[in-house]
Amino acid sequence: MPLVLTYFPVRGRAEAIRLMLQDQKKEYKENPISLEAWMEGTVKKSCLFGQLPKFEDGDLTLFQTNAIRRYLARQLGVYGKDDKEAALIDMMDESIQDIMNNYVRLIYMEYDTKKESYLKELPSTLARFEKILACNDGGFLVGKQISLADYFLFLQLLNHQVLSPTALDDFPKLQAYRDKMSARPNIKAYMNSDAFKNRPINGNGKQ
Ligand code: GTS
Repeated sequence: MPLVLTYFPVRGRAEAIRLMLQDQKKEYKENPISLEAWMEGTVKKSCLFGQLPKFEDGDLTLFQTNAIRRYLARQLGVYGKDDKEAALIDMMDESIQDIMNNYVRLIYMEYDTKKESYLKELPSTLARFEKILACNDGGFLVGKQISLADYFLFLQLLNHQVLSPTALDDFPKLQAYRDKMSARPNIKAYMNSDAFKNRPINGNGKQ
């Protein structure tokens, strides 16, 4: 039974799921739902909380991006080496979720009015992750192995660099981390694919 990811044809919040699946070479099927198909209402009605993404693994159907990400991280062995590492990974992940929530609010609600102040605040947020990476000689957010939080942080770095091409200029550790993640063979191949390149970052065309 193939894994199936149902989402809008954008990167959006599903992209952290895709990056993990791609990097771990886990085959899955995309089931893109156009905005027109969504507006018709039947798909929305079929979703437990009325929203996407939806993820299917045989008889298991999941909603909520982070539940999907954590399920896959456990399956794929990218959730730390023990409970303590898993807790630290959760902590990182929640903090990255905060970044994403602010980003989504900016993109969908405040792009024309708050972009400048958002970019003013951004360095203080990035500085925290610069420090976290400087303190962990494993090269990842937690421990010595890649985890679900790394895919999530990497995605935020990519998105923020599009928002502001100079965003990482003062952060050498974050730049090296971005380069290292981008150079992972499966991620590199994925990012060179039309599937990745042709998917807009956000649903409203802002980036
Ligand atoms: N907490 C949910 C999750 O993380 O999965 C939020 C899901 C969500 O907000 N989905 C949006 C949606 O389905 C799309 S997006 O925010 O990911 O772009 N919107 C359509 C609708 O009718 O609510």
